Amino acid sequence: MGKSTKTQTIPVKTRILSENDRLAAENRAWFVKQGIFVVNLISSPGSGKTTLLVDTLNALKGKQHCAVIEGDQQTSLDANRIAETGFPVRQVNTGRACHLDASMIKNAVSELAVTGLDILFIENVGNLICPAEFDLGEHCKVVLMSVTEGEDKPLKYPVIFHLSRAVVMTKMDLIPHLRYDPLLAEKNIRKINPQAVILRTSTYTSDGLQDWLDWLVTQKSHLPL
Ligand SMILES: Nc1nc2c(ncn2[C@@H]2O[C@H](COP(=O)(O)OP(=O)(O)OP(=O)(O)O)[C@@H](O)[C@H]2O)c(=O)[nH]1
Ligand SMILES: [Mg+2]
Repeated sequence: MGKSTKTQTIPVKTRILSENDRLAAENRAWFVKQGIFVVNLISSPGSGKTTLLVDTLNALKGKQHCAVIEGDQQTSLDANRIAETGFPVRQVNTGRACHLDASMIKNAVSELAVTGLDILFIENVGNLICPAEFDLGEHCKVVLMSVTEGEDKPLKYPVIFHLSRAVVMTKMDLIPHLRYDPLLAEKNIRKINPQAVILRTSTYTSDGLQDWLDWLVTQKSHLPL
């Protein structure tokens, strides 16, 4: 009984992922055609995704046309915070699911005003594991890593650190209160992804925000990617 359940589960998972990949490829082709740069933000719950997004959007006002898709299991709390910036936002509630998938993005995009859009930010559900498995059709993944999580996260959750083009270290203002070694954290990131751009930021002091904005705009200017 246990054996037959196992042999049935693997093909189902493969089918789900391959169907997701097909939809993600459709999304990506459409984004490229429209010239929209799409960034998928991934981190543990509470690492600072929404706070960084709010500051990013406020800084990009009048310079880039942006929109946001917010992923959470429940509530519209994050979408409400984004809406205060004045940029268009759609909240996707995933219920029991621990990640966004390509079909959710396709549906959310159809409800957004995307004409003339430069950058679409996707805030994934707070989770370092499941979102790494699901391509959304984005141009790049960015993983956030707050200093309160410890230096070892890249080693323990290597898939998302390997797949991300940039790693944003957040809450750097808290360093004086912690036993956290940013150099060790960077060394661990490098072990998993030697090419990743590593940015040290704090939304409380705005340190590193300009580097993050410059990186985003440079990536956007390299479209199609
Ligand atoms: N000290 C400090 N706290 C921060 C910083 N950025 C965010 N926070 C705090 O971290 C908490 C969580 O921030 P959010 O931006 O909601 O985190 P999130 O990753 O969007 O959380 P989920 O969407 O629930 O996964 C809030 O209390 C923020 O004020 C920072 O740079 N420094
Ligand atoms: Mg959030």
